Amino acid sequence: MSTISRRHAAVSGVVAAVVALGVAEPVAVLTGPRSAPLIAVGGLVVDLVPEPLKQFAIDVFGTYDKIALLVGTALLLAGFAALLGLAAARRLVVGLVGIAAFAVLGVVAALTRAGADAFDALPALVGGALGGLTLWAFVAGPLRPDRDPAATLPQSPVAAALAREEDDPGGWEPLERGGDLDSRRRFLRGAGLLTGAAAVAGLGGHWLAGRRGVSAARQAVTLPAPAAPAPPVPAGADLSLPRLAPYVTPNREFYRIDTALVVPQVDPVTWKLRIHGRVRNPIELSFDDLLARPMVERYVTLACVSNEVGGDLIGNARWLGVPLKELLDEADPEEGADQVVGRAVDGWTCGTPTSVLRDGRDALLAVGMNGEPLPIEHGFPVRMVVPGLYGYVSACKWLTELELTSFADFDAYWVPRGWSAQGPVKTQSRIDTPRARSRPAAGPVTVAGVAWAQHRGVRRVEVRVDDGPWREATLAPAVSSDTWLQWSWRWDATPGEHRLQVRATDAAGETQPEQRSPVAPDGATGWHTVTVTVG
Ligand SMILES: Nc1nc2c(c(=O)[nH]1)N[C@H]1C(S)=C(S)[C@@H](COP(=O)(O)O)O[C@H]1N2
Ligand SMILES: [Mo]
Repeated sequence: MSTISRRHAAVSGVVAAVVALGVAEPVAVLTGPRSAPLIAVGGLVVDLVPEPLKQFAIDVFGTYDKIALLVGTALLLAGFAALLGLAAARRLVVGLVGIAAFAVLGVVAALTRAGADAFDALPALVGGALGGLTLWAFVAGPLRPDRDPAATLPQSPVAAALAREEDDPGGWEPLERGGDLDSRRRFLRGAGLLTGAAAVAGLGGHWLAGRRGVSAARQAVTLPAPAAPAPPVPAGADLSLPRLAPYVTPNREFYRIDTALVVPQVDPVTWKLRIHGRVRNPIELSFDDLLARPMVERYVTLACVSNEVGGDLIGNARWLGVPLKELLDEADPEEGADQVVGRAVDGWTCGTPTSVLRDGRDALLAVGMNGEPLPIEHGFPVRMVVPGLYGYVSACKWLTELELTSFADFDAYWVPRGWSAQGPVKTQSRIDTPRARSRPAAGPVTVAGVAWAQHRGVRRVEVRVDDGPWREATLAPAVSSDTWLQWSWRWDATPGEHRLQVRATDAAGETQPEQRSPVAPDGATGWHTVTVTVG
């Protein structure tokens, strides 16, 4: 087999790298800018680089340190790519393995970023695949410079199109001896075309991805340590049973409810919070102002008023934020300003009783969720979290305004749409296991689920089978009365169809009523009931 020139081999490697990185960018428009390999690997480098070296880079390059990092990475990559091209000219498989190794690096970097999901692997995978294909095409495939196009039949459509272009009287000077003039032209034309297309795709995709979202800005946020950390989760709070909701809900599994068709992208750099209306001392805060204040960290279970009995529009997270009480005290509300209206950047509003926000409970202006900046769909950069109230009256995401007014003077978003202005969470309980219509084996069966009565606390959970006597379940410990808790009960299941029911009693001794009522206007009531067939 004839050889191709070293220059062609090196150029092939670089073109393959440009294609890989270029193609990854438009894919990253879908998966978010931080999943693009260059950014992901750059981020990994920033995370792993020792502090003195980072400081050195900042000292030398100033605010251009990130650009310097990316340019440096790109130059390094080009060098490696040229070497891979040379290796591939001798043994194609070595070049392909090299590209695969880079793709793996890109995947690992993308997946280890905070808040990453499996889709974030896509840009590096697609880029790697097309980069490999490019290298093959130039080194062993239809674009190899010493191949006679007629000998490579059947041709790929691309090669055929490029070969047809050979009629063009313009052309390139031969770079080197070796291979015929036509095939070298084809090589250069292919290389030029692909590099140009990949560059356009790359720059266009990068620009689009950056424009689309604030995930890069979110990545850049460093949360302060809490002045008052959350109490530790007590041992045994999580029974870790299959199908039972975990005590702490991972961000990715946290339910999402809002009116936003497109998730608002709020830049923390330009974000402002105005506390105004019927206050003696209006306040305006930037994101940095907020982060500079002492932070409190608390577990709070958030629930949606639209949650049906047995539904899953509820989750428990560790929130980091500034106590709303302190901010309101500073703003100094006027007498009669009994409602705080939270307003989001998209105009959505919620109305919260001023008294609730000032009664000493851990009502927060939250910036962190389970140790991360708020996920964008959960309100980045700042949202409200109020223990004991449904989300629609308290949990404004993408918050930008707190306006003191009265309930008489203003109806928040859901109120004219048929929902109650007041939304305290109702005591509820849910059976997670066994599932409805499942077929557990006869004998001992663990019945388990969750129960909640935020800010009041759950005192008792009871289970009954087929309208029999109520049996008291065992309550797992919880961090505070502001979160749900898990419960379990051992059932000696006998063959046949059975109906399991659960009810909770709050710390004040109020048992949730049997009476079924719909979610509107202020939350569903009734006992969660599950029918199973024991075999
Ligand atoms: N800006 C804005 N905030 C909002 C909403 C909304 O539609 N827009 N929905 C609320 C409702 S009804 C609930 S239950 C909670 C849900 O918060 P989550 O999506 O983080 O779980 O957000 C609240 N905050
Ligand atoms: Mo909700």
